[in-house]
Amino acid sequence: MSGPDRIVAAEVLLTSPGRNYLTLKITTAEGVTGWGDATLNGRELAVAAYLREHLCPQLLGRDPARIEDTWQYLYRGAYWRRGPVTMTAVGAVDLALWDIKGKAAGLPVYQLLGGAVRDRVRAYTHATGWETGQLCDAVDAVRERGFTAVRVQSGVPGLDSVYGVGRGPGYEPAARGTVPAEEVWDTAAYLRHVPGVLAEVRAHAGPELALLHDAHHRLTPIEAARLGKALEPADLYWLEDVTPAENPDVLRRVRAHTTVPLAIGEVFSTLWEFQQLITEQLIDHARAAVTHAGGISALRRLAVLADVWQVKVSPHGPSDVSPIAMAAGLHLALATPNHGIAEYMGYPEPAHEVFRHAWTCTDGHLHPGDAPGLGVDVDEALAARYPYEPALLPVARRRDGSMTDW
Ligand code: KDG
Ligand code: MG
Repeated sequence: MSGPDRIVAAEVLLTSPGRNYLTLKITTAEGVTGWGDATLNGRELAVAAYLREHLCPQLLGRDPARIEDTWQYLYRGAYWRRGPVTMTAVGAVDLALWDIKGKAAGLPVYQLLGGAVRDRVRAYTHATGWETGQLCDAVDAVRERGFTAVRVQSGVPGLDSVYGVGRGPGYEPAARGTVPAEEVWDTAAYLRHVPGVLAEVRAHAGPELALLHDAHHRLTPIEAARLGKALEPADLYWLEDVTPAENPDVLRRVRAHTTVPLAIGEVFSTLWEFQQLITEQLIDHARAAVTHAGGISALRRLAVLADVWQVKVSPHGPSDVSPIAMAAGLHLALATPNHGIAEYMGYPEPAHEVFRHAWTCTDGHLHPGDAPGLGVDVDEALAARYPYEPALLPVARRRDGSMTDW
């Protein structure tokens, strides 16, 4: 009997088909190729260096089938562990190894995770509008595409730029350049405006459509509590990132004032950041992205912990989570009983061409498809035609010029 397969190459690929993506390609001696997503919006080169200089050399010669052992080796093997750069790099390796395991077995990854617990994965997408009328039109358009859940973000009077609301068609927060754009933020104006907007959208949409809203980490605990209370009549599916949650204790105060479901965690990188939020039931949805929090192996552990406390796992799915990570999240979602809802922001058209994916989005539901592995093939020749260009997320200042959270 021949010995186990071995990793013979691990390479990073930077490409920009409409926006920047960092991809990891692992090749085995038996010629199996696995793909992982390593995109960390605005910090791609840091992850590329971490992979290229530190992790890729350590992967050579390893048995690709030993996914959990490799995860433990990379996580525990870094004395300076955790953090978004490290965990995104670990996540990319983990995704590529699951892809290889699926391809070697001839099975989609969800089958390796125990098989489907649902037929398809409910998704929400985004609707935005500077004015509430425009926003209601955008909600209608999303409904016409078959979605039963929609995230609504609106302009705020007096502010020229608001998170989640674009000036042109679509919304992409990262802008080309090496210095970030600066936006002005006014919490009081936002808090005065947004409850009325959500009330109007609810009246327009009727009771059944699930509505979501993202406060994008901008509020203090007491502001968050006030917003949650004010939004209760709109019957939200969730209110996202009301505070940065760097101090989980403060969520107790928010919970004491409102029953609006809370979703948090898109910027978290490990299970431990969720521990108190889950075990004290301070949130309803854990939002870690499959890439940024250490891959499928790590998110499986998160889902088990969350399930014990009746918390759902609803991973982050914006356009900067590449079609490979989207696939990985969907395999997990299909096989995870306490998956909540998938975010589907959509991708620029060239990204669909570079990352040819088996996953589908039909009638507001996603499915990972039945191709072996994660089901995403990267067209490397096409990717090379979209060279990486630095792009950064904006920063935000209050009206007095002081920095605040974007
Ligand atoms: O890179 C930043 C985006 O991923 C983030 O702003 C998107 O908050 C987001 C969401 O919920 O999709
Ligand atoms: Mg968000």
